[in-house]
Amino acid sequence: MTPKTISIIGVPLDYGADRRGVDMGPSAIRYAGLHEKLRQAGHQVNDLGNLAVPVPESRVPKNPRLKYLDEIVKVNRVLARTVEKVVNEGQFPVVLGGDHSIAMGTIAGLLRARPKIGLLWFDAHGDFNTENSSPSGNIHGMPVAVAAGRSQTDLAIPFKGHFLDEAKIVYVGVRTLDSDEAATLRASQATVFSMHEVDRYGMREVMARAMDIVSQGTDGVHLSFDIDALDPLYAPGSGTPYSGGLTDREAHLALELLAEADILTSLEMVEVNPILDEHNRTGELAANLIASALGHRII
Ligand code: 4U7
Ligand code: MN
Ligand code: MN
Ligand code: MN
Repeated sequence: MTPKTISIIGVPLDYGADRRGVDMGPSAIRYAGLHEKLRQAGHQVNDLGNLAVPVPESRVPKNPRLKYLDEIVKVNRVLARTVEKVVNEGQFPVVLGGDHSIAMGTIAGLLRARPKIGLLWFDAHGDFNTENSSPSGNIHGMPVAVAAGRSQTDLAIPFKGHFLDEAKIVYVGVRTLDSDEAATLRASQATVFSMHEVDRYGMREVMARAMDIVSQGTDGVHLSFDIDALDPLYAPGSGTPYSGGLTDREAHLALELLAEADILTSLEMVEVNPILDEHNRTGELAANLIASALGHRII
């Protein structure tokens, strides 16, 4: 893989998951030796630190259908500006969450710098709810729909009118959807490689198809990785566990194939929850997965 100058951006935000501990994700992933692994892979690493996020205990969720909307929009505006600047300076952003609502800030920033982005979304869930379909009001279940321009709320503000092309959105590892969410996703142009396809065709074939879709006709590929894509056996530190997920080997293989193809232009790792973890196993897994996506090999 071509050597990169990587900028790490931590976003200790858990408003989108309604306060569950994922705000400690950036620390856990750094503590697991992320910098060293990325340097071993041949990259130069700058750490921009964490964005400022007020603690939820000092706030009340105003609207039960969009909990902590204002706080999330505020952080995502700053994140979008930060990511845009990093990309325009020729660096590769690695964003550490935080919950998955930060993907809106990351993707908004990417789209400002490169208008045609392909999106690879690893997740047990679809994150394709809107303010109308969400059963929980938790914004981490909405980022893909918002990035595709389907939300009429303030969540769309950081995008400044530039949204993803739905035909360039590919999911891997999905195994649970809410019923309205499933219907909208089915009618959309996004491609879903659920666990059924992973079992049926194998990860190698799934990734070959996925990489074709996101890389053809785009000027960049973003990987958004929700740690709950992995089975809870391998990633116990998740607030939204769902059985029947990827093994650590399947996940590593997917990311090694991505590294080999050298198509990624940005990456984010989200939803690692150190409170629910066992001795930072999930934090270590997350750091190792990022390293795999960025070309770290044992030989
Ligand atoms: B995650 C859920 F209802 N769909 O909208 C929702 F099942 O970022 C879960 O993928 C969303 O972890 C999970 O609240 C969001 C629920
Ligand atoms: Mn998820
Ligand atoms: Mn998610
Ligand atoms: Mn999750």
